[in-house]
Amino acid sequence: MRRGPFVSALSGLLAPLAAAAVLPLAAPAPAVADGVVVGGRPVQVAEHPWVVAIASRDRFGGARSGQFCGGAVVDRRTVLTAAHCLSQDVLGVPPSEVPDLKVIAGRADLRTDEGREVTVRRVWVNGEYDSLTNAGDVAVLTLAKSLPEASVVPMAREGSAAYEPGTAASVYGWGDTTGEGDYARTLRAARVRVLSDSVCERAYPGSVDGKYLADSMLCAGEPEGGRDACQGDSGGPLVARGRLIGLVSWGSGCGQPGNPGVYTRISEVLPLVSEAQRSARERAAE
Ligand code: 4AZ
Repeated sequence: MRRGPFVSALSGLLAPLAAAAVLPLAAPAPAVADGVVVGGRPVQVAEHPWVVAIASRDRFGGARSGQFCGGAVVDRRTVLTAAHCLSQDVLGVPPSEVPDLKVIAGRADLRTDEGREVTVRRVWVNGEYDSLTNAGDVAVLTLAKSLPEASVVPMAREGSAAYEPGTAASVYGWGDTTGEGDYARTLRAARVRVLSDSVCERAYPGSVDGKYLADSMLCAGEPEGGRDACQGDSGGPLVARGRLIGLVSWGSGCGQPGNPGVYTRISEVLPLVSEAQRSARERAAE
């Protein structure tokens, strides 16, 4: 996100410098084991095959397979991520000018070549994404090759119990594990709870970080802080009751009490996703 360290390190700097020089890719391994997602635990990608890395070695260097955001596999050829992941602030160029945009499936450890790298055939960024509030933070990636059916996570429809405050959820990613730029090398997950809209409305009434809008956003975290998504986790899945309910979008800091994580609300973007899938199919048929 444009104001987080992950991206602010990039914005402005990416153009004149090689990406590898600005990302903390070459930083020595933290003394404490990497924990993605603040307060998380390592998880097997085979058990959560719908978590994918969005990557470009050209833009972000090769040390962590070029990973810069997370994504969720919602059908065999469709991956959801955050619109802000594909912004010029993050990429330094428009997505059409990223020569090697890839979705990496089945690779828990970004230093290995396990799993598959799939070329992104088509990028659809929500034209309604508002970078001031962060509303509508979703993009749809159409893959050049299909992933296995077992990799697909169903999306929770509006009214699903999975959105109810108090529901246990997990967020997945390879992002910052401390809030200080310690990017994880292996996939991690953190348990959080869906929080009521009023918690985030109070925390985020409107500031430079964004504004919580209950229609299109979802609030999740722990009242006492500690477990949360962080920079580099953006676009990654928030899953409850076996269904996708959110995409990591924004928040103020990471894991701080009183500042929950804000997620793109999946029920709200379902029509946009169907539309993007339909137009990708039409293109493919032409
Ligand atoms: C970010 O900058 C970001 N703690 C993602 C998630 C959160 C904060 C910032 C939530 O990408």
